Amino acid sequence: MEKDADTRPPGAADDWTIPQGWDRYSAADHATWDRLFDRQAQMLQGRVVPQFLAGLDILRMDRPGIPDFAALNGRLMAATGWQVVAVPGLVPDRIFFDHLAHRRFPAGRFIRTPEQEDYLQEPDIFHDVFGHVPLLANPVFADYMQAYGRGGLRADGLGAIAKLARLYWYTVEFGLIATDEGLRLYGAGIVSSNAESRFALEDPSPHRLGFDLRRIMRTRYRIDDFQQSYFVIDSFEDLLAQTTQTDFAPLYADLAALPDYDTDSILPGDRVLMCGTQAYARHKEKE
Ligand code: HBI
Ligand code: FE
Repeated sequence: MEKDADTRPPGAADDWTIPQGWDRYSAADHATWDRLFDRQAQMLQGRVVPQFLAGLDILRMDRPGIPDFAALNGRLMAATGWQVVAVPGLVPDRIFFDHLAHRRFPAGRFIRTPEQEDYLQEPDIFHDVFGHVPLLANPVFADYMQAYGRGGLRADGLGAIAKLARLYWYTVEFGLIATDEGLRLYGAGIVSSNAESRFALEDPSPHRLGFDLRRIMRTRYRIDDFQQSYFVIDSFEDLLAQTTQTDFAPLYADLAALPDYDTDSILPGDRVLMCGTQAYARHKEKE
């Protein structure tokens, strides 16, 4: 995830932030946001965790047009003390972690073009703001994100960013959560993707496995296609408790000597909620 992320573009501050420049979005940019928003708002009914919809509501994100960070931040700050700051795209790991550790979420300010509506590699404002920001209005999830940032700064000192990044990937980006009504989505990579919103929850192909911190940190992930395994947390409280009560330093030392797991493995200790057929990934391989 470090493509071109190491040279600070001219105009960016030391912490890589730039002005959002909200006045510079075109009518077409706003229309793209609205189209994506409406499509996902429909798709997510009955699929996303209720706290996400509550966040959209608290932050009044259902208003038309690309959100103006100044207005958004007034509401977000009041809810949980978080802020959104604009960045040019991917930023270096340490910069990224430092923002999170200070309750600032770095968001891309550009929006995808209509041709890119279904897939793009760099996080744009729709992924970052629609995908990530609603749950930052939830106090427990907000604390988890800050704890992750702090953990990232420590992991950097221990040479363990790659291991910790898997935790982010399988929770913040591609996490599922068990609720009384059944499995629900909460990962930003899923909720900002129309196709993966359905795939992650309903397709028979991927595995759905119970959250296991140590196991996740040994598990590779895919950046090029739908995940082959999703990990399911019991609650945000449990996620926060498990990660803040773990001493990561000895864990990293342990893991450094152990092999990684493949994206489609099922292991003896796994809590298997659904064993996937992996038909989707196998079909793709043959193409
Ligand atoms: N930068 N803007 C941005 N967004 C991210 O999600 C991001 C990043 N830089 C680094 C990064 N993610 C990951 O490599 C870390 O979670 C490890
Ligand atoms: Fe993201």
